[in-house]
Amino acid sequence: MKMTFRWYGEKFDSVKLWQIRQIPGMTGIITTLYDTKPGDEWDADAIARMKKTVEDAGLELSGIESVNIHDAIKVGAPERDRYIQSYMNTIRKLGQADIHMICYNFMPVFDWTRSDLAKMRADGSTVLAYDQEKIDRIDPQRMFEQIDTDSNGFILPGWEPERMAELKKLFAQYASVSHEDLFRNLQYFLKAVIPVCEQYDVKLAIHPDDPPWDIFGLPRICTNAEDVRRILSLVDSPYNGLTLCSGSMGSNPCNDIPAMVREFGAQGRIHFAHVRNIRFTGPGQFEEAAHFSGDGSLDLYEIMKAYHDVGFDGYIRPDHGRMIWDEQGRAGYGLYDRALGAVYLSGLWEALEKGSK
Ligand code: DNO
Repeated sequence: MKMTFRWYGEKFDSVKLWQIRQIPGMTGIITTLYDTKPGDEWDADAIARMKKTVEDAGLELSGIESVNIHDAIKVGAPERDRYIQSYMNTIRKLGQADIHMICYNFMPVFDWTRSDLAKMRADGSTVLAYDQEKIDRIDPQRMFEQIDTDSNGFILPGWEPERMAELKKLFAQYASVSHEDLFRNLQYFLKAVIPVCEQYDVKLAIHPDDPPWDIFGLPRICTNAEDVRRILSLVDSPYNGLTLCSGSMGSNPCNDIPAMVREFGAQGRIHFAHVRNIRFTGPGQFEEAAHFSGDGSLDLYEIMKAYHDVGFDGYIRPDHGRMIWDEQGRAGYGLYDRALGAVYLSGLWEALEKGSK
């Protein structure tokens, strides 16, 4: 496995590349062009500048999270072909810039969703948390305003103000879109873009829905192993792969993460591993935890062992961290706890490597 760290770029991150480089075992950066909107075709010079910034800091640009998908593609609107064309051009330019992995999601309207961005834990750290009852009581527009106010001045991915201004229109577009329609629209997209991925050697890795169930009455289709099997078979190419996010899939206790790692990892279809822990706090409720197994409900040793057993050699990153040691930063994406997470995962991996010899 190759250890990486998500970085929001010089303009949008409190964390600096030199700090990331000092994390033991860290080799790569996962980032994106945060100035682009879903549907934009990326500019080759901007890609080259982003890559150079990362490389000048002594790190590799390992992959993109995310090239976001325009809602016209998800709802299957007539103008989708134009946006798919832009996506294909962006894939080509990334491949030509020697960047070979793209993480994306197919969640309607919202990306990941939480009811609380700073839930206080007993030790004084704060974490992102989710409570279905709170979400059911809230109007999505209010939810956006709350997230905007609570996010320490950082724009959360997927919650960009210009998209949220369109919220009512977006909801109307999804009114008649079923789960089956969403699968069909994903297949239409994949059939167009995967040949370009094959030609330019760029692996696509769909991120699971977070949380992995329908919210606000919107359909979600990447919620469990069955959904993933179906998505991978929509276009049966190794370039049509998965970002297996333990915290997203794992927030449904029915999802067995080590089993998913074994199944999809053995098929060579996991291109990106997001590894983090969560703690179940009740039905439809969870809070994020430190990566350390003892702090949450997932067994990170078993997850890492599954990756090791299938010979995983793709990119991995620690995922959301708690906010600790008075750090001021982007909720879930501070430096300190994610650095602890990265080193913990590398420690587990070293033990697995040496123990298997
Ligand atoms: C949240 C992230 C997601 C992820 C996208 C991928 O912290 O894991 O925003 O980047 O869903 O497109």
